[in-house]
Amino acid sequence: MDFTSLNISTLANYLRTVPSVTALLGDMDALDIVEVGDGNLNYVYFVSSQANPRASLVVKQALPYMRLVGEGWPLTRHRSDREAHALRQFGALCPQHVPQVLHFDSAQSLIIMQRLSHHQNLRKGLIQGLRYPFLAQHLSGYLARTLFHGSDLYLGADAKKQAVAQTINGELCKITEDLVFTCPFEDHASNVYSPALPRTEIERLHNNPALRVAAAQMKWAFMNQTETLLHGDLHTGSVMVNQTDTYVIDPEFACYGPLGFDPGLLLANLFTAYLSQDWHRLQAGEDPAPYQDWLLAQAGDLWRGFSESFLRLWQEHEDQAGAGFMGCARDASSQTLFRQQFVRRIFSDALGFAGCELIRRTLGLAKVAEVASIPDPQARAAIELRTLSLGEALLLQRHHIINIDQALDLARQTRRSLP
Ligand code: SR1
Ligand code: MG
Repeated sequence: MDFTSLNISTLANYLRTVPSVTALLGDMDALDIVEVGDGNLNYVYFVSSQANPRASLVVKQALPYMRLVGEGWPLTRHRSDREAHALRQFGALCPQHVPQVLHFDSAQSLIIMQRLSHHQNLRKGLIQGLRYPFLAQHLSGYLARTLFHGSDLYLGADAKKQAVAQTINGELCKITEDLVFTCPFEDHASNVYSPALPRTEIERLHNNPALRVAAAQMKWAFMNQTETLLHGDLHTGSVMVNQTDTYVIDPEFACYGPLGFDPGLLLANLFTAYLSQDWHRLQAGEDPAPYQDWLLAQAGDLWRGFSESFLRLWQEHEDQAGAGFMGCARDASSQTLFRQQFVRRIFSDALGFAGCELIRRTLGLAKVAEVASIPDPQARAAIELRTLSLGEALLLQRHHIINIDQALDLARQTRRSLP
């Protein structure tokens, strides 16, 4: 069947032909189908059978353009192949944190997957001031497992090179190269500035040569450090949570890239959640401080959990293999030094990527709800001055911040230091 852009009625007919769907939903005579996508790229449907509403699934279809902009921004449907592959790869490594793929139809760019009915989008939960006891533990474990197993530390050298070649996602990488690393750092037509954000501050950032150099360095790293298979867009809107579970969704931006990229994006989004609570918790009539402490604790635990688990996986793998990346004749001190420097370098990369993410979510095209939803322009701009200031500091100081506690202190100082 040629590619068809499905809608609620044509989707029902399609689903009746898919054995794994009929097995799950049972009676296919009357289906409830609702389009629920709120992402920038694709269409997403919840589907259930009226006869058995407890059984339900998610259908995601990529159309040949970007949903946010429409047909004026054409995109191939290749991203769906990349997403299905990444869901399967990450799902094999972390089945408890990745929705199960029930069916993938490359010709229709359509993925049918497990519905996370009892979970909420993390970004929305954080806006509401909710806490998730396993968040940092689960996300750090997910990061360590996915990022370690895609790298040369785990894969054979040839397998790794094949993996790089087979996961090329040039079109979506170009979106990241432009919208994360380039346009926000100049006065580009695609940028969107919030109404009360002082123009002088925007110009100051655009005219800071050191900042532009740092952003270009991160862009180069993103494009050339093909270290592991990344999720590629791991912000808090790509996470579904409840009190016991954590799932990472939407890896259509998956590509080979730097080990620090996914952790950096998560850190940036936790920092944005932290800074925006000076509006959201006050609106809820609460003192923001306890929840802000919790958010920074998550960022700290996330980084520490990730780096410890990554090193543990590395050690276990080399013990099991009886050989190491440095060769067989490993002396303990050079091995320790190499690993320490390796993780330190991932950390400074992560801070640089976090800085770019903070700045691009403020000045660039794609915003985040915890800031963009603030209706008072002055209050929104006050938060945005902080996200910009923290982004700038992380980018410029990334080689001098030696541990996560210093980064968290920087976030605290940034919150306090501005009007
Ligand atoms: C035009 S919107 C592009 C952004 O949406 C995705 O979620 C990515 O974050 C991308 O940068
Ligand atoms: Mg997404």
